[in-house]
Amino acid sequence: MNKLRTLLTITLVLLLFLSKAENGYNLWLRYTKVENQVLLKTYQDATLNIVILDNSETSMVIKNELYLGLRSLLSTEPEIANTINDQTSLIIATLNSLPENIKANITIEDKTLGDEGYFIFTNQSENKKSIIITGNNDKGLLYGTFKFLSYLQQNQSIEDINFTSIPKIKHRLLNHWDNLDRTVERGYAGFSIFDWHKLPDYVDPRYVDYARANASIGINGTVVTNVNSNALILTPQYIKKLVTLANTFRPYGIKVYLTARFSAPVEIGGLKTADPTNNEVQNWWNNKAKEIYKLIPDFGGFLVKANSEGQPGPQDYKRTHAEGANMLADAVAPFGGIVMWRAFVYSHEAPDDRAKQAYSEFKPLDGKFRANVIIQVKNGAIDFQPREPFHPLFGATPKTPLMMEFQITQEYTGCATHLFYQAPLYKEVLNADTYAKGQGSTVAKIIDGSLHNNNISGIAGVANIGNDINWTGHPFAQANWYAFGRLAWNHELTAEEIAEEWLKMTFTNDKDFINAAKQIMINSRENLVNYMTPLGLHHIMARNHHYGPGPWVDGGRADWTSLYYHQANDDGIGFNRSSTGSNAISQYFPEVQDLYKNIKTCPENSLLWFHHVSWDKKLASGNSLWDKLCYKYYEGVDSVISAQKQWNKLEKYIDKERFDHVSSLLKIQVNEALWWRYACVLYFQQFSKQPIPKELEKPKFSLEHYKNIEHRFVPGIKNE
Ligand code: GCW
Repeated sequence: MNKLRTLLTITLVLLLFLSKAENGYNLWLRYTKVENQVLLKTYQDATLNIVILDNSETSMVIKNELYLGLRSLLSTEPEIANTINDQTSLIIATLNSLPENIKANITIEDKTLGDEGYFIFTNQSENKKSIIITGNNDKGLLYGTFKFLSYLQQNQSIEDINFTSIPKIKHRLLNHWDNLDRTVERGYAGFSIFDWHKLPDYVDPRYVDYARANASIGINGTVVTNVNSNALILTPQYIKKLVTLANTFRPYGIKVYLTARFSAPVEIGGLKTADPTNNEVQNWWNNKAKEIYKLIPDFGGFLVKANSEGQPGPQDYKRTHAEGANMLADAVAPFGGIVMWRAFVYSHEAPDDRAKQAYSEFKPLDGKFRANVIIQVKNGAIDFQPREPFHPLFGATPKTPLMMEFQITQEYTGCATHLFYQAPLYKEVLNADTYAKGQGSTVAKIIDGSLHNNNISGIAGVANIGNDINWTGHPFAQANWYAFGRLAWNHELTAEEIAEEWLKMTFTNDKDFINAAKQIMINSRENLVNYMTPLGLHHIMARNHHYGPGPWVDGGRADWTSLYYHQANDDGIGFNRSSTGSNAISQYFPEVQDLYKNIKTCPENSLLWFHHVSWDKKLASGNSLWDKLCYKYYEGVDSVISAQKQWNKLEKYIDKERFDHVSSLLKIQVNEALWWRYACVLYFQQFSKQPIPKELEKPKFSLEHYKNIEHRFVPGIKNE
């Protein structure tokens, strides 16, 4: 308790110090003074009397956050007490501890709020109005408090506030692809924030701010190690280090999880095998789970990448993914833990289209997993591309819960230099209709468990967080962390609503700024698709680091080359996944097949994903495929240039530091979009053998020039 208090004080001091400079450290929790604050107008007193009727560690966190928030937002010192009196204007208490006279005014069934939901309302008793934040337990109070603060931050009216919120998805997790040496796979914001070397004794105050940020958007779990995992994390020395993180995050409602290396019983356990059907192996995992839970009673469980890209797994012993997952599930089940088993499996030795392999592997295993296993599926069947049709596994396993894996970090989407707001991408996938149980069977309903009545549900985002002062490298990349959390809590929110909230809390409430910046964010997704991979193209990035264009990438493993994916030749371009090709389309329900199967009616934005199309083919929009491809690449660049112009008009609204930072990155983005456009158009022109439409600007350099651009030491991979 005392340790935590000291830590919170240090954080407060650090925050006050750091908040002087607008370096982005405070994320969306800037709490700058809001003029004409409606709260003060409503309550008309300079002092805010707050009562928190709870005594848990989480209540202490709530107290600190309120103090920090209100003090800066309203420039007034709130008084925080333990008993209600005539002056009390805000009461934070669980339903159980609320005074009877207030409880009597609550019509909502308390149990409908679940473990994490909250209810904020205005209570009128004896001429006195007060705001009540309540829930079944202190986690709900914490989320409710952050919501309340966000109302003030956005200067929204809280007059007669009446707001209930319950998360739609149970496990809302960040996945850190962070290594124990602090490098971050596909990380573009510096090194890992987890300083294993100094743990368990040094508690970086940043851990607290990380927890605050996550709690403020409802994230309730974090997998702190890379899915390409190191068995070392399961040794007593490292488990002890993990205890510190678990203790620090617990008051914020955040559980820690680990990635489990399947071969750990051999690597650190001294066994000869990791075969999941071997008793000694099962015992080893059972004991490992016991050891962890003894120190971390609320440990979340394991995330596993097995038999994928060289990772060990049950198939090394001719066992199925279900046998592997169940062994781990049995180990953590007595303690309430879960196993998140990834479906990201494909093999270059398999002759089949990579897009089909996960479905082929997992669909037959439906119903064979323990109740505490959830299969984690990437949003699309290849790999976090700027646009992919939804993964065909969604809806295909009615007896097995599936969780979503989105990538927040920008591996294929410009690393940390491109302004790319991902909520439109997330929403496109969540809203996609799988037709698993007829119309309206959206991906969202599958992952929230409602379509198939699963009792476990989850969503994960591969974090874009590092130790850069602003956490995410690009100031706008913070919005992707924020949007992920908000959608994990409520997938019905729109990309626009989320952008607006984030902009207000991160920059300013000025309407002109919000409208312009929101437009830049919303457009950024389609712009990026257009200058990188229009019309359904995918995976044509440079080799290995995936930074910049590489449509020419060939040699080595076929399914890691661009030629495999774009299939450009003299006849045309695109991957034929229809019934005359790999027939990947057959993995979807009939209505979805109908949407994509016909080259004439397939939506243009997914055309080359499903079809090999001749260069001269007339598209619905009237252009030939070749011309359309060129127009799209040019349109992408033009829109980034206009985003840049829009941004440059916003200088007067915000601080110079962040304005300049974004401006410089937009310069890089414009240049890189041009690089993408010319490299791709010139490369594909070799096959189309047609001129670039004459009204479009001619490339300044030859294809050779673009092919020779080489980037060394790109972050996010093991560089040599
Ligand atoms: O997207 C690919 C990445 C790998 C990553 C893998 C995965 C962690 O290029 O770096 O490994 O996916 O998701 O397992």
